[in-house]
Amino acid sequence: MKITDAKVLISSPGRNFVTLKVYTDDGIYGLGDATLNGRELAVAAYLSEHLVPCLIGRDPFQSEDIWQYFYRGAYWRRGPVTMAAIGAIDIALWDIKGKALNTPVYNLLGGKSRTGVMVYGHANGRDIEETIDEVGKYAAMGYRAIRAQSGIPGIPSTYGVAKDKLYYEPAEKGLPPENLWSTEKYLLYVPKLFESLRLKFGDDVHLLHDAHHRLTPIEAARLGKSLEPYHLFWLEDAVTAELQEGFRIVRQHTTTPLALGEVFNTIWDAKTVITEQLIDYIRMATVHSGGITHLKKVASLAEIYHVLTGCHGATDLSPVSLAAALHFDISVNNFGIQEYMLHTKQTDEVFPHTYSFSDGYLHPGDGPGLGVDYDEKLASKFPYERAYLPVNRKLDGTMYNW
Ligand code: EZ4
Ligand code: CO
Repeated sequence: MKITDAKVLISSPGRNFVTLKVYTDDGIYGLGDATLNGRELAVAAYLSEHLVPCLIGRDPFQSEDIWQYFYRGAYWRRGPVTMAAIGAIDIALWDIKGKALNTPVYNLLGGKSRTGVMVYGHANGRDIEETIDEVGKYAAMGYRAIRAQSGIPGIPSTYGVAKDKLYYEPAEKGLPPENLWSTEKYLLYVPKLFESLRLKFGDDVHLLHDAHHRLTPIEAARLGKSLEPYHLFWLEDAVTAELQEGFRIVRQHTTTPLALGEVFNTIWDAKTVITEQLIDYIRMATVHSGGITHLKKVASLAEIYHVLTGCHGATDLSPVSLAAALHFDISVNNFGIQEYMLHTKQTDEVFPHTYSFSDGYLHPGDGPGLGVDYDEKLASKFPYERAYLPVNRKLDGTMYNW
């Protein structure tokens, strides 16, 4: 079997997505996700200008060699643009292999290790009261795990609070919006939120929280400690992790489980936090970490250090990415949880898929390949429009982490 062509498809059904479609000489095609939120066209150009010409003529079954060709062969390694492009190709090749062998991708990754993939949904409100209501809606839908984010009274904007409840979408058309941030107010408010949630919902539901890289290590240590009575499933992205050693400080002070890595691109980004057992969950996504091929290696390293997986699954990860994550999640032994944010109706229509939700679990479906398609005709009705994630400033105007 040979790869005959690959097309980079860009559309905006509900939000911007970059999708790679790889064609073969026996009529099978595979899909990959190449979406990098707010930097979409950089990956599209990297693929169409630099990788696709080298892909044509290769055997799609040689996914390991093709991965190494694009990683080692580029000379310039790592980084989100490079790794999303390699990730898109890798995901598409696994899709082709599954279709050619008439089996779901999870069967090529070791087969099912569990009956379903536990997911967590996103509940968020402008204050504690509204957040309690939103958590209640997810509990009523059958979710066993719920991420809770609340606005903080007195701050006009806070990360993670949706305008359109079920469909939280941080990217906006036009230039980047500016948010405001106060660590002091946040550290006082979050423990009250989780105290209220435990009083209302009891101990059984898994509760998660995302600090979105906004704390220093000692601030994160304080937050982790103050949340211990409410036994979170995890505290996510407590600190930016360019300095992986910073997590030693957090770890020394709290037993709140720590999750990290949605912005990581290679195993090297996670090496210290995994091998020093500084985190409990690694959040790297197939699309942004070189695809299934590389994420399997991350999971294998994590496995021997008692670190579980918890793949990123926000709306900017397309249904192709979500499907790739589900095949990976259901097959690796050290799976922890999968993030699941509902895509809009338009997104779901452009990407028809076999995965389905029931009782707090996602199921990848048992069809060949990844089980996702792309309706090019419908997609052409939703042209790409430049959109950005917000930026964030402290109350005195200092540029900070969004
Ligand atoms: O802000 O996917 O855990 N999920 C998140 C997401 C990210 C976006 C960035 O593109 O933090 O909402
Ligand atoms: Co996050």
